[in-house]
Amino acid sequence: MSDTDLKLDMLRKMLMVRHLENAWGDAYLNEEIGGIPPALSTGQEAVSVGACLALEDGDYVFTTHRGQAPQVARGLDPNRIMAELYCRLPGYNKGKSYHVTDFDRGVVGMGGIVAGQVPVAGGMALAQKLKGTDRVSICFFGDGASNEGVVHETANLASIWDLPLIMICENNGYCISLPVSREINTAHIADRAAAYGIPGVVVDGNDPVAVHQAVSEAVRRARSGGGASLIEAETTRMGGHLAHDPQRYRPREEIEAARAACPIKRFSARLQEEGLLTADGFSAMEAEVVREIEAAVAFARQAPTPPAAEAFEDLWA
Ligand SMILES: Cc1ncc(C[n+]2csc(CCOP(=O)(O)OP(=O)(O)O)c2C)c(N)n1
Ligand SMILES: [Mg+2]
Repeated sequence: MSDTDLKLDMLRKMLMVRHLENAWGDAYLNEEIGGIPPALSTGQEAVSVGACLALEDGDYVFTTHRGQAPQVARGLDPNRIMAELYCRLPGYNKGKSYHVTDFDRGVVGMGGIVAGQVPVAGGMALAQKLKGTDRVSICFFGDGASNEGVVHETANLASIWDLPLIMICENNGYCISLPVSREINTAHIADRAAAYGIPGVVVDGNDPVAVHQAVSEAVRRARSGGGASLIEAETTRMGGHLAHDPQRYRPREEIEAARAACPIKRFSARLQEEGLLTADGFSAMEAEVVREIEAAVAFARQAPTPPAAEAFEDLWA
Protein backbone atom coordinates (compact mmCIF):
# COMPACT_ATOMS: atom_id res chain seq x y z
CA MET A 1 0.00 0.00 0.00
CA SER A 2 1.36 3.46 -0.86
CA ASP A 3 1.92 6.00 1.89
CA THR A 4 -1.07 8.03 0.67
CA ASP A 5 -3.37 5.01 0.55
CA LEU A 6 -2.24 4.00 4.04
CA LYS A 7 -3.04 7.43 5.47
CA LEU A 8 -6.46 7.54 3.77
CA ASP A 9 -7.19 4.04 5.04
CA MET A 10 -6.24 5.18 8.56
CA LEU A 11 -8.64 8.12 8.39
CA ARG A 12 -11.45 5.98 7.00
CA LYS A 13 -10.98 3.34 9.69
CA MET A 14 -10.93 5.99 12.44
CA LEU A 15 -14.24 7.33 11.08
CA MET A 16 -15.61 3.79 10.94
CA VAL A 17 -14.74 3.20 14.62
CA ARG A 18 -16.31 6.52 15.63
CA HIS A 19 -19.58 6.02 13.74
CA LEU A 20 -19.96 2.33 14.59
CA GLU A 21 -19.44 3.06 18.27
CA ASN A 22 -21.74 6.11 18.24
CA ALA A 23 -24.48 3.94 16.73
CA TRP A 24 -23.89 1.31 19.41
CA GLY A 25 -23.93 3.95 22.17
CA ASP A 26 -27.19 5.42 20.78
CA ALA A 27 -28.79 1.96 20.64
CA TYR A 28 -27.97 1.50 24.32
CA LEU A 29 -29.11 4.97 25.42
CA ASN A 30 -32.36 4.58 23.40
CA GLU A 31 -32.91 1.25 25.23
CA GLU A 32 -32.89 -0.68 21.99
CA ILE A 33 -30.26 -2.97 23.50
CA GLY A 34 -29.49 -3.70 27.13
CA GLY A 35 -26.74 -5.21 29.23
CA ILE A 36 -23.50 -3.59 30.29
CA PRO A 37 -23.23 -0.04 28.90
CA PRO A 38 -20.88 0.26 25.89
CA ALA A 39 -17.22 1.14 26.51
CA LEU A 40 -16.37 3.41 23.58
CA SER A 41 -12.96 4.45 22.24
CA THR A 42 -14.08 7.97 21.30
CA GLY A 43 -10.88 10.04 21.01
CA GLN A 44 -8.65 6.96 21.11
CA GLU A 45 -9.23 5.66 17.57
CA ALA A 46 -5.71 6.44 16.34
CA VAL A 47 -4.15 3.91 18.73
CA SER A 48 -5.97 0.83 17.43
CA VAL A 49 -5.95 1.97 13.82
CA GLY A 50 -2.23 2.83 13.74
CA ALA A 51 -1.30 -0.38 15.57
CA CYS A 52 -3.48 -2.86 13.67
CA LEU A 53 -2.40 -1.52 10.28
CA ALA A 54 1.18 -2.49 11.24
CA LEU A 55 0.17 -6.18 11.32
CA GLU A 56 -0.02 -8.87 8.65
CA ASP A 57 -2.62 -11.55 8.09
CA GLY A 58 -2.11 -14.32 10.62
CA ASP A 59 -0.96 -12.03 13.45
CA TYR A 60 -2.97 -11.85 16.66
CA VAL A 61 -4.69 -8.97 18.44
CA PHE A 62 -5.88 -9.20 22.04
CA THR A 63 -8.42 -6.55 22.95
CA THR A 64 -9.73 -5.05 26.18
CA HIS A 65 -13.23 -4.14 27.36
CA ARG A 66 -12.80 -1.17 24.95
CA GLY A 67 -12.50 -3.62 22.09
CA GLN A 68 -14.52 -2.37 19.11
CA ALA A 69 -11.76 -0.10 17.75
CA PRO A 70 -9.23 -2.91 17.18
CA GLN A 71 -11.98 -5.09 15.69
CA VAL A 72 -12.81 -2.44 13.10
CA ALA A 73 -9.14 -1.61 12.57
CA ARG A 74 -8.40 -5.26 11.84
CA GLY A 75 -11.00 -5.19 9.09
CA LEU A 76 -13.83 -7.15 10.69
CA ASP A 77 -17.21 -6.87 8.98
CA PRO A 78 -19.23 -3.99 10.55
CA ASN A 79 -22.49 -5.87 9.84
CA ARG A 80 -21.36 -8.84 11.92
CA ILE A 81 -19.89 -6.64 14.69
CA MET A 82 -23.15 -4.72 14.91
CA ALA A 83 -25.19 -7.94 14.84
CA GLU A 84 -23.17 -9.20 17.82
CA LEU A 85 -23.71 -5.93 19.70
CA TYR A 86 -27.46 -6.33 19.05
CA CYS A 87 -27.18 -9.99 20.27
CA ARG A 88 -28.28 -11.34 16.88
CA LEU A 89 -27.46 -14.71 15.30
CA PRO A 90 -25.17 -13.50 12.43
CA GLY A 91 -22.89 -11.80 14.98
CA TYR A 92 -19.32 -13.00 15.39
CA ASN A 93 -20.24 -14.90 18.57
CA LYS A 94 -23.65 -16.00 17.25
CA GLY A 95 -25.19 -13.11 19.21
CA LYS A 96 -24.47 -14.76 22.53
CA SER A 97 -21.78 -12.45 23.86
CA TYR A 98 -20.63 -9.06 22.78
CA HIS A 99 -17.02 -9.96 23.18
CA VAL A 100 -16.43 -10.08 19.44
CA THR A 101 -13.89 -12.75 18.50
CA ASP A 102 -12.75 -13.70 15.01
CA PHE A 103 -9.99 -16.27 14.87
CA ASP A 104 -9.72 -15.92 11.07
CA ARG A 105 -8.54 -12.32 11.52
CA GLY A 106 -6.63 -13.16 14.72
CA VAL A 107 -8.91 -11.00 16.85
CA VAL A 108 -9.04 -12.76 20.17
CA GLY A 109 -10.54 -11.06 23.00
CA MET A 110 -12.24 -9.15 24.42
CA GLY A 111 -12.98 -9.52 28.09
CA GLY A 112 -14.32 -7.68 31.09
CA ILE A 113 -11.44 -8.65 33.37
CA VAL A 114 -9.04 -5.75 33.31
CA ALA A 115 -5.57 -6.95 32.10
CA GLY A 116 -6.98 -10.46 31.66
CA GLN A 117 -6.01 -10.62 27.97
CA VAL A 118 -2.36 -9.72 28.59
CA PRO A 119 -1.15 -13.13 29.84
CA VAL A 120 -3.31 -14.87 27.21
CA ALA A 121 -1.52 -12.81 24.55
CA GLY A 122 1.78 -13.85 26.13
CA GLY A 123 0.63 -17.47 25.86
CA MET A 124 -0.20 -17.02 22.17
CA ALA A 125 3.22 -15.46 21.57
CA LEU A 126 4.85 -18.42 23.35
CA ALA A 127 2.78 -20.87 21.27
CA GLN A 128 3.88 -19.20 18.04
CA LYS A 129 7.49 -19.26 19.12
CA LEU A 130 7.30 -22.97 20.05
CA LYS A 131 5.62 -23.74 16.72
CA GLY A 132 8.37 -21.85 14.90
CA THR A 133 6.07 -19.41 13.07
CA ASP A 134 6.91 -15.73 12.58
CA ARG A 135 3.50 -14.55 13.79
CA VAL A 136 3.39 -11.75 16.36
CA SER A 137 0.79 -10.94 18.99
CA ILE A 138 -0.20 -7.50 20.16
CA CYS A 139 -2.17 -6.85 23.31
CA PHE A 140 -3.88 -3.65 24.28
CA PHE A 141 -4.33 -2.71 27.91
CA GLY A 142 -5.11 0.51 29.78
CA ASP A 143 -3.18 2.70 32.18
CA GLY A 144 -5.22 1.23 35.04
CA ALA A 145 -4.53 -2.31 33.81
CA SER A 146 -0.80 -1.56 33.74
CA ASN A 147 -0.80 -1.88 37.54
CA GLU A 148 -2.18 -5.43 37.55
CA GLY A 149 0.29 -8.14 38.55
CA VAL A 150 -0.30 -10.22 35.41
CA VAL A 151 1.03 -7.38 33.23
CA HIS A 152 4.37 -7.44 35.07
CA GLU A 153 4.54 -11.25 35.07
CA THR A 154 3.82 -11.35 31.34
CA ALA A 155 6.35 -8.61 30.53
CA ASN A 156 9.04 -10.38 32.54
CA LEU A 157 8.45 -13.79 30.94
CA ALA A 158 8.15 -12.23 27.48
CA SER A 159 11.55 -10.63 28.05
CA ILE A 160 13.26 -13.76 29.39
CA TRP A 161 11.84 -15.93 26.61
CA ASP A 162 12.18 -13.32 23.80
CA LEU A 163 8.51 -13.67 22.93
CA PRO A 164 7.06 -12.03 19.80
CA LEU A 165 4.74 -9.87 21.91
CA ILE A 166 3.97 -6.16 21.56
CA MET A 167 2.37 -4.76 24.68
CA ILE A 168 0.47 -1.55 23.90
CA CYS A 169 -0.57 0.48 26.90
CA GLU A 170 -3.39 2.76 25.85
CA ASN A 171 -2.96 5.57 28.37
CA ASN A 172 -6.22 7.51 28.11
CA GLY A 173 -5.66 9.48 31.29
CA TYR A 174 -8.26 7.69 33.41
CA CYS A 175 -9.05 4.45 35.18
CA ILE A 176 -12.84 4.99 35.33
CA SER A 177 -12.90 8.25 37.38
CA LEU A 178 -9.33 8.09 38.73
CA PRO A 179 -6.91 10.37 36.84
CA VAL A 180 -3.62 8.78 35.85
CA SER A 181 -1.74 11.20 38.12
CA ARG A 182 -3.33 9.41 41.09
CA GLU A 183 -2.72 5.90 39.69
CA ILE A 184 0.96 6.07 38.83
CA ASN A 185 3.87 7.99 40.34
CA THR A 186 6.22 8.02 37.36
CA ALA A 187 6.21 10.23 34.28
CA HIS A 188 5.62 7.33 31.90
CA ILE A 189 4.33 3.78 32.11
CA ALA A 190 6.79 2.86 29.33
CA ASP A 191 9.64 3.66 31.75
CA ARG A 192 8.91 0.28 33.32
CA ALA A 193 10.28 -1.45 30.22
CA ALA A 194 13.82 -0.86 31.51
CA ALA A 195 13.04 -2.98 34.56
CA TYR A 196 11.80 -5.83 32.36
CA GLY A 197 14.77 -5.52 29.98
CA ILE A 198 12.73 -4.77 26.86
CA PRO A 199 12.50 -1.63 24.68
CA GLY A 200 9.92 0.89 25.86
CA VAL A 201 8.67 3.90 23.92
CA VAL A 202 6.14 6.65 24.48
CA VAL A 203 4.20 7.70 21.41
CA ASP A 204 1.54 10.29 20.58
CA GLY A 205 -1.50 8.01 20.61
CA ASN A 206 -3.63 10.60 18.82
CA ASP A 207 -1.42 10.40 15.73
CA PRO A 208 -2.05 7.16 13.79
CA VAL A 209 1.16 7.59 11.77
CA ALA A 210 3.30 7.87 14.93
CA VAL A 211 1.59 4.81 16.43
CA HIS A 212 2.02 2.91 13.18
CA GLN A 213 5.75 3.69 13.06
CA ALA A 214 6.37 2.65 16.66
CA VAL A 215 4.35 -0.57 16.31
CA SER A 216 5.92 -1.41 12.92
CA GLU A 217 9.37 -1.17 14.49
CA ALA A 218 8.32 -3.42 17.40
CA VAL A 219 6.68 -5.88 14.97
CA ARG A 220 9.86 -6.05 12.85
CA ARG A 221 11.90 -6.80 15.94
CA ALA A 222 9.44 -9.41 17.26
CA ARG A 223 9.08 -11.13 13.88
CA SER A 224 12.81 -11.48 13.48
CA GLY A 225 13.30 -13.05 16.93
CA GLY A 226 14.24 -9.84 18.74
CA GLY A 227 11.59 -10.27 21.43
CA ALA A 228 8.97 -8.18 23.17
CA SER A 229 8.33 -4.42 23.40
CA LEU A 230 6.27 -2.07 25.51
CA ILE A 231 4.63 0.90 23.79
CA GLU A 232 2.75 3.55 25.71
CA ALA A 233 0.31 5.41 23.47
CA GLU A 234 -0.72 8.65 25.12
CA THR A 235 -4.30 9.47 24.21
CA THR A 236 -7.42 11.09 25.60
CA ARG A 237 -10.80 9.68 26.45
CA MET A 238 -13.21 12.18 24.89
CA GLY A 239 -16.29 10.53 26.38
CA GLY A 240 -17.14 8.84 29.65
CA HIS A 241 -15.80 5.54 30.95
CA LEU A 242 -18.98 3.89 29.63
CA ALA A 243 -21.63 5.37 27.32
CA HIS A 244 -23.92 6.52 30.15
CA ASP A 245 -21.18 8.21 32.22
CA PRO A 246 -21.82 11.99 32.65
CA GLN A 247 -18.16 12.47 33.81
CA ARG A 248 -19.02 14.72 36.78
CA TYR A 249 -15.59 13.93 38.23
CA ARG A 250 -13.82 15.63 35.35
CA PRO A 251 -13.26 19.39 34.84
CA ARG A 252 -15.48 20.75 32.03
CA GLU A 253 -12.52 22.55 30.41
CA GLU A 254 -10.63 19.26 30.20
CA ILE A 255 -13.50 17.57 28.34
CA GLU A 256 -13.86 20.57 26.03
CA ALA A 257 -10.10 20.57 25.31
CA ALA A 258 -10.23 16.84 24.52
CA ARG A 259 -13.12 17.39 22.10
CA ALA A 260 -11.32 20.29 20.44
CA ALA A 261 -8.22 18.10 19.95
CA CYS A 262 -10.26 15.30 18.32
CA PRO A 263 -7.74 13.04 16.53
CA ILE A 264 -10.07 12.55 13.55
CA LYS A 265 -10.40 16.31 12.97
CA ARG A 266 -6.66 16.68 13.47
CA PHE A 267 -5.70 13.91 11.06
CA SER A 268 -8.20 15.07 8.44
CA ALA A 269 -6.73 18.61 8.64
CA ARG A 270 -3.21 17.20 8.31
CA LEU A 271 -4.08 15.17 5.21
CA GLN A 272 -5.68 18.26 3.70
CA GLU A 273 -2.53 20.29 4.44
CA GLU A 274 -0.45 17.55 2.83
CA GLY A 275 -2.67 17.78 -0.25
CA LEU A 276 -3.86 14.17 0.06
CA LEU A 277 -7.50 15.05 0.61
CA THR A 278 -9.89 17.96 0.03
CA ALA A 279 -12.55 19.14 2.47
CA ASP A 280 -15.18 17.74 0.06
CA GLY A 281 -13.24 14.49 -0.14
CA PHE A 282 -13.36 14.21 3.64
CA SER A 283 -17.13 14.90 3.71
CA ALA A 284 -17.67 12.26 1.02
CA MET A 285 -15.55 9.74 2.94
CA GLU A 286 -17.51 10.39 6.14
CA ALA A 287 -20.87 10.19 4.33
CA GLU A 288 -19.90 6.81 2.89
CA VAL A 289 -18.91 5.52 6.34
CA VAL A 290 -22.20 6.80 7.81
CA ARG A 291 -24.14 4.94 5.10
CA GLU A 292 -22.18 1.76 5.81
CA ILE A 293 -22.95 1.99 9.53
CA GLU A 294 -26.63 2.73 8.88
CA ALA A 295 -26.72 -0.40 6.75
CA ALA A 296 -25.01 -2.37 9.56
CA VAL A 297 -27.65 -1.19 12.05
CA ALA A 298 -30.45 -2.14 9.62
CA PHE A 299 -28.80 -5.54 9.13
CA ALA A 300 -28.57 -6.11 12.89
CA ARG A 301 -32.17 -5.00 13.56
CA GLN A 302 -33.70 -7.42 11.07
CA ALA A 303 -31.48 -10.38 12.02
CA PRO A 304 -32.89 -13.17 14.20
CA THR A 305 -31.85 -13.68 17.81
CA PRO A 306 -30.06 -16.96 18.67
CA PRO A 307 -32.46 -19.87 19.25
CA ALA A 308 -33.15 -20.49 22.95
CA ALA A 309 -32.39 -24.19 22.40
CA GLU A 310 -28.74 -23.22 21.71
CA ALA A 311 -28.31 -21.24 24.93
CA PHE A 312 -26.08 -23.89 26.47
CA GLU A 313 -23.98 -24.50 23.36
CA ASP A 314 -20.63 -22.75 22.77
CA LEU A 315 -20.04 -22.41 26.51
CA TRP A 316 -16.74 -23.12 28.17
CA ALA A 317 -16.40 -23.30 31.93
C1 LIG B 1 -9.69 -7.26 37.44
C2 LIG B 1 -10.71 -6.14 37.33
N1 LIG B 1 -10.68 -5.15 38.23
C3 LIG B 1 -11.58 -4.13 38.14
C4 LIG B 1 -12.52 -4.12 37.15
C5 LIG B 1 -13.52 -2.96 37.03
N2 LIG B 1 -13.09 -2.09 35.91
C6 LIG B 1 -13.65 -2.21 34.68
S1 LIG B 1 -12.96 -1.14 33.58
C7 LIG B 1 -11.93 -0.52 34.74
C8 LIG B 1 -10.99 0.60 34.39
C9 LIG B 1 -9.79 0.15 33.66
O1 LIG B 1 -8.99 1.28 33.38
P1 LIG B 1 -7.92 1.24 32.26
O2 LIG B 1 -7.13 -0.01 32.36
O3 LIG B 1 -7.17 2.52 32.31
O4 LIG B 1 -8.76 1.12 30.91
P2 LIG B 1 -9.80 2.17 30.28
O5 LIG B 1 -11.15 1.84 30.86
O6 LIG B 1 -9.35 3.53 30.64
O7 LIG B 1 -9.75 1.90 28.82
C10 LIG B 1 -12.10 -1.14 35.97
C11 LIG B 1 -11.34 -0.81 37.20
C12 LIG B 1 -12.54 -5.19 36.25
N3 LIG B 1 -13.44 -5.25 35.24
N4 LIG B 1 -11.61 -6.19 36.33
MG1 LIG C 1 -7.44 4.23 31.18
